[in-house]
Amino acid sequence: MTRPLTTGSLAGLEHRHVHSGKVRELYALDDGLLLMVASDRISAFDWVLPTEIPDKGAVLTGLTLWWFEQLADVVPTHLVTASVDDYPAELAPYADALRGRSMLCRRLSMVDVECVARGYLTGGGYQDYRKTGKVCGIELPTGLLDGSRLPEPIFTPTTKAPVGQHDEAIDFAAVVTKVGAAQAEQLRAITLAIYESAAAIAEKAGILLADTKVELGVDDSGVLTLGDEVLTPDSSRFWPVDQWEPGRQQPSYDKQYVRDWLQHDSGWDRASAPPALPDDVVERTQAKYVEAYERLTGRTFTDYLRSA
Ligand code: Q0N
Repeated sequence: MTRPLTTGSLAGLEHRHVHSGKVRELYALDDGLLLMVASDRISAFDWVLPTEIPDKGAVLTGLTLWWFEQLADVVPTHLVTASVDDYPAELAPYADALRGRSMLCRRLSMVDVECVARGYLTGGGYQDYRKTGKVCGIELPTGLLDGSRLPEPIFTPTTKAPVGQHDEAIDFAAVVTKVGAAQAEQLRAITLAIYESAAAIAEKAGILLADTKVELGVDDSGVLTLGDEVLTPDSSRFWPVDQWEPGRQQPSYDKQYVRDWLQHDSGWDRASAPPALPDDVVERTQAKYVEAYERLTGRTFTDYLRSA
C-alpha cells in the first residue's frame, strides 16, 4: 500500500508548490519540469470528502501511465518519467512519499479550453440536450435517454472554471474565437482520436467509456501535447457494460458506494461539510479503484507498485 500523503510529507517542497487541485498537487521545478502528485483525496457531489481512499492516487497515476503507453501513436504526452529514482536530486528526500503517485512532466503552455469527448449522453450533456436538443451546438437525434450511446462520439468543450465553479459548455465557434480555427480543429481531432482509441480498448475490458476530459498544451516546439492525468475515473465516466441500461443514471464504476452511502445512509444535507466515510465504504471503494486498474490494464496493481 502507498503511504498517505500528509501535509508533512512534502513540506520541504512548499517553495516549489504552484497549484492545489481538489485531489492533485503541482510543483514547478527547474528546467521547465513539473511534478504532479496525486493524493488519495476523493470528491463527491462537488465536495472533497474528509476521508481518503488508500492507494487512490497511485491507482490513478498507474492508470494514466498505462494509458500514455496505449496512446503513444495517437498523441505525444507531457510525461518525462515516473521512476522516482530518475527524478531531479532535490526530490530525493521525498522519494518514498512520491513513489507510485507522481509523474515528472514537461511544462506546456496549456490551452484555455477543457477538451471533452462523449460517446454516451449523460450529466450536463444530457441536461442540455433535454432543454435544447443540442450539446455544445451539436444537434442530436430526438428520443435519446440518459445513458444512450450517441450516433458517433462528439467534441463537447467547456470553459475552464476556477475551483469551486462549474465548467460551462461552449460551442465549437467559441473555441475558434478563443484559440483560432487551426488550433480549434486540432483540439477536436486529437480529443476525439483519444476518446475513440481509449473507448475501444476499455470496451474489450467490459468497461464503457461514456466520456472523458483531457488537458492539452503546446510544447516548446509548438506541438499539441497531452497533459495532466488521463482516462482515470476522476476525468472520465466508466460504466460496467453489464449494468448499462439507458433511461436511468448509470452506476459509477468507482464512486457508487460513496454516493449511495452519502445519499441514503449518512443523513448528510449536501449543504454543510460532508461526514467521514465508514471503514466498509472506504474498503469497498478502494477495491473498486484497484479493480478498475486491473481490469483495464490486465496487470496487477501489486506489480505496478513494485515497479514504481
Ligand atoms: C497544468 N493544470 C491544470 C494538477 C493539474 N504539463 C503542464 N504544463 C503546464 N501546466 C500544466 C501542465 C499539466 N498537466 C495543468 N495546471 C497546470 C490541471 N491541474 C489540476 C490540478 O492538479
